[in-house]
Amino acid sequence: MILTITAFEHSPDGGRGLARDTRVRWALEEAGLPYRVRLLSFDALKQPAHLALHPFGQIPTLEDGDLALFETGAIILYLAERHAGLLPDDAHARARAISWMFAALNTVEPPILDLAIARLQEGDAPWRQQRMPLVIERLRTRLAQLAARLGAADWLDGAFSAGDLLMVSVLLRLRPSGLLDEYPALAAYVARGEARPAYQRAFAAQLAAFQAGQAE
Ligand SMILES: N[C@@H](CCC(=O)N[C@@H](CS)C(=O)NCC(=O)O)C(=O)O
Repeated sequence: MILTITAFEHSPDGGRGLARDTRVRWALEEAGLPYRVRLLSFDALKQPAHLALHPFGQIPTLEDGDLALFETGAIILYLAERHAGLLPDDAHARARAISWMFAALNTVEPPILDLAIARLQEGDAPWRQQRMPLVIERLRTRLAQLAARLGAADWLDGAFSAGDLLMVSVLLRLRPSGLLDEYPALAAYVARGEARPAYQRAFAAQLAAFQAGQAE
C-alpha cells in the first residue's frame, strides 16, 4: 500500500520548502519510501473530508492503509520506527534521537515561530517595539544553547537521525531573518542537512508541486 501525504496546492512560502510537508517528504526520502501527495487548497483544508484526517484542518497528514496520522512529529516517528535510516538501532541512542525530535518541535521551534508571528502578524501592534527585542533575545538564548551542544559535531548525537531532520527543518525557517548566520556552527549544520540527497529530492518535489500550482 503506497503512503499518501497531504500538502498545499499553493504553498504560501513560495516554494521555499518551509511548509511542513517538506519535513515528511524528507523523512520518506531518507527511508527510501515511495509516496503519493494529495494537494489541497486552503478551502479544502477546512472541509469535512480533510477534517476527518486532521482535526485542525492543516497539512501534513500521512495515510498508510486505513491509518491516518496528523502532526509532523508523530508522522516522522511512525515512519522512523518502522523503516531504517531515521533512528539508530541502539536503544539508548534511539531514545536520545527521539529527545532531539521533541526538542526541535517543542523547545527550538516555538521561539522561531514567535519571531515569525511578531514580524508578520503583529507588525502594526503598538507594543511591537517593546516586544520584538524580547522575542529576539529569547531566540538567541535558545540558538546559543543549541550551538554550544552541537559544538564541532556534524550531527546532534552521533549519526544523522530524525532528530537532526527535524532540527534542521525548524532552523531553516530562520534563514530569511539573518539570525542563523550569527551562529556559524548552526548555519553549517543546516547546510549539511540541505546537502543530503534525500533533502534535495524532497525540496525538488515540493518546488515542483508549487510551480505546477502557479502554472494553473
Ligand atoms: N504542529 C503541526 C502544525 C501544522 C501546521 O501548522 N501546518 C501548516 C502548514 S506548515 C498549515 O496547515 N497551515 C494552514 C492552517 O493552519 O490553516 C505539525 O507539526 O504538523
